[in-house]
Amino acid sequence: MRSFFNVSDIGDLGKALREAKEVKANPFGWKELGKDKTIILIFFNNSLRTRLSSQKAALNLGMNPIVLNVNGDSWKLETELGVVMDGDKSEHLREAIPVIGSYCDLIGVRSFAGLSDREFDYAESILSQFIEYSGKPVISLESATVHPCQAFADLITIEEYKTKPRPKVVMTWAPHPRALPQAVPNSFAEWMNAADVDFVITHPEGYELDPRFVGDAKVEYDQMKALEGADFVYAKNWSCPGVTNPADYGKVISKDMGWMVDAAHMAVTNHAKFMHCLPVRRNMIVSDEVIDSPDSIVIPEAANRVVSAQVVMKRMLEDAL
Ligand code: AN0
Ligand code: CP
Repeated sequence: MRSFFNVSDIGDLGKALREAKEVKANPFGWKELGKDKTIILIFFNNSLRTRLSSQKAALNLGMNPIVLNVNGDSWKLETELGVVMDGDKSEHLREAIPVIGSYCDLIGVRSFAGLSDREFDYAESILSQFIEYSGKPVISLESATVHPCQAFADLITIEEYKTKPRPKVVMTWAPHPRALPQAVPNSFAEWMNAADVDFVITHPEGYELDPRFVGDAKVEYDQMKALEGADFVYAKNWSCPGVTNPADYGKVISKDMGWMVDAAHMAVTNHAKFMHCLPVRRNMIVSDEVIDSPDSIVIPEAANRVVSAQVVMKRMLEDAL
């Protein structure tokens, strides 16, 4: 695997899920694979889970992880091409990326959408430069439009908790005070469309996700109707994707608290399991009652981030043999 970005990069999902099960049952079984190998994990943005689970996955494989916090520890990096660098950015990605590539075997990059320039974000301009100029396999640790390590962990979790061959999975928008990227819902939609599930997306009007991620998924604007009979409820906030109104790209266009997932919402489901990628704002996205209930699987979901990252790194190391 040269890069991990889209669901197609992982190939057959059944095979990937079987591999995830093997890795979870025997996390140290491939300790020799990463011997004398180094992964550099670059963070342009904050993280708890991705930062820790990626290091743990690398350590399980016998690899050395090195973490770089751009904006904190390194020089401030210019990301746009063709600009006069007379501001506060001391170094350009064009030099920084090949330098980073010369120090490691794999690279992971977290680089959120700026949410001001849709074209720049949706071209994955920063991740593309890492893929082009590093000479090394690159993993998206949530880039401008996708968060594949999260979506793979979500799929692993659904596989573990499902009680029927084809469960109903509902992804619902929920309110949040700040503008958040669309990467998590984009990837979740992309992966659910590729998986054997009955997938429904619900959100207020104006929050339509990019069609390339929505694919053939059912979009239902009536949240309660969408949630009826759900086996899994996946809550997430995202800012306006600018699909129906480009001028609203990256903006918060609704704070409707009626969309917060509470007990009344869960009551119309089929005793659904509650999922969220975390971090989550309690009593904005989800009520205490729901996230604290036995049906909440947010902690095992987060724990599976080690498994998804380990499968991806394992495959990249095997391909390099
Ligand atoms: C980020 C987001 O919504 O993309 C990261 C989630 C994994 N969330 C926040 O910034 C709160
Ligand atoms: N879910 C997730 O990616 O969490 P972090 O932002 O804490 O890494």
